[in-house]
Amino acid sequence: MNKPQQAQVADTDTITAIALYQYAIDLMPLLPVAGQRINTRHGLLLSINTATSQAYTEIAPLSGNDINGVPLTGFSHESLTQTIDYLRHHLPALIGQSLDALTLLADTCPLPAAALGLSLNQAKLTGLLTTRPSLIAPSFRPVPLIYSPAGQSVSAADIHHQLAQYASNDPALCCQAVKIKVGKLPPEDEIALIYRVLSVNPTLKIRLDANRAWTLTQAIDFCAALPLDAIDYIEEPCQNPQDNPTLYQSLGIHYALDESLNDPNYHFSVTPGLTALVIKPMLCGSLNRLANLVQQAHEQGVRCILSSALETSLGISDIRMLAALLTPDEAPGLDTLNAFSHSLIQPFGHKPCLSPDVLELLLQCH
Ligand code: OSB
Ligand code: MG
Repeated sequence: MNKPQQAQVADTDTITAIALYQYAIDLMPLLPVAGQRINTRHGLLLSINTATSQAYTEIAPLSGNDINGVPLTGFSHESLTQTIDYLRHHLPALIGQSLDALTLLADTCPLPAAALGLSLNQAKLTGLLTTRPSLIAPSFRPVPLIYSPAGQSVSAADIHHQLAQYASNDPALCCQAVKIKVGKLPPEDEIALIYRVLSVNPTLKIRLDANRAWTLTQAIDFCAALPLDAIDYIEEPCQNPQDNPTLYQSLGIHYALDESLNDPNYHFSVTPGLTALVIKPMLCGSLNRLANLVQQAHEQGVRCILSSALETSLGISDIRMLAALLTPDEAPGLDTLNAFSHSLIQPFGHKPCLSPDVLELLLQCH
C-alpha cells in the first residue's frame, strides 16, 4: 500500500545523518583582524543529510588568539570550544527530526556562528540557496582589499599587480570599488596610498576602514585630507562611535558601522551620516536574524554590505549567495581568500581543496 502523501513529504525532510569536522588552515601572508593579525584560521564544517539531500556549511567564530597569543577583540564573543560544546550537546537530538527543528535550533542558538551554520544548512537542504540560477554563481564586481601585510607601505606596482588580478574582459565584472585599510601607518603614508590607488584608476570608489583607530580630532585631520568625491564611506572611523556623527557634520564624509554591530546590545538606529552597515553574517547569527537586520536598515535607507569574517572558500561562497539574495545591489566585501593555503569543499583558484575525509572528525551521528 502506498504511504499517504503527507508521510512521504515528511520522510524526505527528516534528518538522517550529521557530522561535525574541525579544520585549521594556514594563512600566508598573515591576515589582519582590525589591529591584530592571525596566521591560522580554525573553524568547523557541518554536514547534514536527509534521505534525499546533503549540505555542508561552515561554522567559524572569529575569536581565538592573534600571532602574539593575545585574544582577538571586537569580533565574535563566543570561542570555538564553546561552539563545539554547544553543537556536541544539541546536534544528536536532531536525528529523525524535520528540517523545521534545524531552523528552530538556529533561531534559539545563542552562539552566532553556530546559528548561521545551522540555518544556512537548512536553507541549502531545502533548496532556498541553490535552486535559483542567479544564486548558483552570483556575479558581483569584486571589491579588492588593499592592506599592508607587514606594516610597510604599498607601492604603485603592488596596486597595479593587485588590481590586474581583477581585470576582466567582461566590463560588468571589472571592479568599481576597492577597500583600503587605514589607521595603522603614519597618516601621510595612508593618504598617499589613497591618491596612488586613484592615480592607477581614477574612476574607483573607495571604501575605507579605520577599525576605530582614531580620536575625533585624528579622524577629522585624516578625512580633511581625502579626495572626498572618490570616497564611498569610511568604516568605523572613531574610537568612540558616538563621535562619528560629528565627523560627518564637520566634513560631510559618510560612515559605515562594523564593530558596532558586534556589540551584544546593538540595536539598529539611524544617526546623521550613517550610510551603510557592514554585516559579517558569521557574527550576526541565523539567517532570520540577518534578514531582519538587512530589512530594518533598508527600510531606513541605510545600505547593507555583507562582508567576510575570514571564512574559508566554502563560507565565502555562501556569503556571496546570501548577498545575491539579500543585498543584490551591493558588491559584498569578500577579498580575503588569497592568504588561505587551502580551500575547503568549494574550489578556489589553484589551491589544494580539503575534503571532509582529511579533517578531524569531532562528531558523527545517524
Ligand atoms: O575590519 O572589516 C574588517 C575581515 C575580518 C575582520 C575584520 C574585517 C575584515 C574585512 C573583510 O575587512 C573584507 C571586507 O569587508 O571587504
Ligand atoms: Mg571593518
